[in-house]
Amino acid sequence: MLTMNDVIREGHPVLTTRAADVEIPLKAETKKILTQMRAFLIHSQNDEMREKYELRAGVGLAAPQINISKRMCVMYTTDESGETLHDYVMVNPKIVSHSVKETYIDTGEGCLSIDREVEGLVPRYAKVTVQTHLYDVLKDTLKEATLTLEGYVAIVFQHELDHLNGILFTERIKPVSPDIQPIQFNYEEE
Ligand code: LHY
Ligand code: NI
Repeated sequence: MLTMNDVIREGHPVLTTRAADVEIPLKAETKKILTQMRAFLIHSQNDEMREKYELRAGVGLAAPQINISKRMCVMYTTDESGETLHDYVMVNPKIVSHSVKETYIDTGEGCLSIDREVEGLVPRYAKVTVQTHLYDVLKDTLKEATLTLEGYVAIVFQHELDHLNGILFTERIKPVSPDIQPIQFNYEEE
């Protein structure tokens, strides 16, 4: 299984390199990596697993972060309402259109490849339309899909896509205009 030891950190050249397209059909090795990446996120969100293996909780992971410079990433997160799970294993994703409207997380972003708290806001498109191949790790199928992602889920996607392009969120920090609205998290705190 993947642990934080497999995650490369800020300063590693792969994090600032544009990743290469993934060959389709997927090779067995690629499928295995994608399955492990998705499992990493699920493990990281499980209290027992997170403590046992000293994981950092994550909602997204891009292949370059495990030193694989290929255009693939995974997301495993609910939206800001806490209602809908977005469970995506993406291969060669790209944004085909986006809103003019922007949004941001009012506490800023973090990154599994950055071991420090970074202050500052990261404005991102509020809505993106994404074309991608989606790998279903349970059925072992690969399908083309067009996804419309909004709000928090759109932010996480853009953060992961940036990794495929060799960009870290720290480069995207900038003053945010007061007419841009942050994400409103609507789920109940325990
Ligand atoms: N993972 C971050 C995580 O905490 C992604 C993220 C995105 C955090 C946006 C906060 C805001 O799961 C990664 O660093 N993946 O690249
Ligand atoms: Ni990151």
